[in-house]
Amino acid sequence: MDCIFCKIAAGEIPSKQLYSDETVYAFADIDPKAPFHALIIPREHIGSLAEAAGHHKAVLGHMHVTAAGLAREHGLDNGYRVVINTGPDGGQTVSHLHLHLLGGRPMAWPPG
Ligand code: DGP
Repeated sequence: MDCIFCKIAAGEIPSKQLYSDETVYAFADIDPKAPFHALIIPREHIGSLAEAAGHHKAVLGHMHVTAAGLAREHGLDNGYRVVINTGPDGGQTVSHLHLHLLGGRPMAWPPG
């Protein structure tokens, strides 16, 4: 499968690793939208949150717990935002499920 995030998780495309284990991989976004902007992806290829099913509950929880750990590790003590863009209307541009972790500045609401 020709998936850029699968290749990043496999180390075939370089990235700035922030966290790695057997289930997820986290790395710095190439085009950061905040002083701290990480992407957390499952190693398993899941196209988007729209494909989530019962057997994905553990990996989805793992992604969120990883986000909270990274936020603590990187001192995002004043808060942060997690985002999962989903599908064309959601602004998803890479078809491999990914959680954005953004911090280091106040976030506006609603998002654009
Ligand atoms: P989204 O729009 O939610 O699908 O976000 C995709 C993000 O992925 C976007 O913020 C830019 C980032 N991105 C795309 N290609 C690469 C890459 O090759 N390396 C890294 N580090 N980030 C990438």
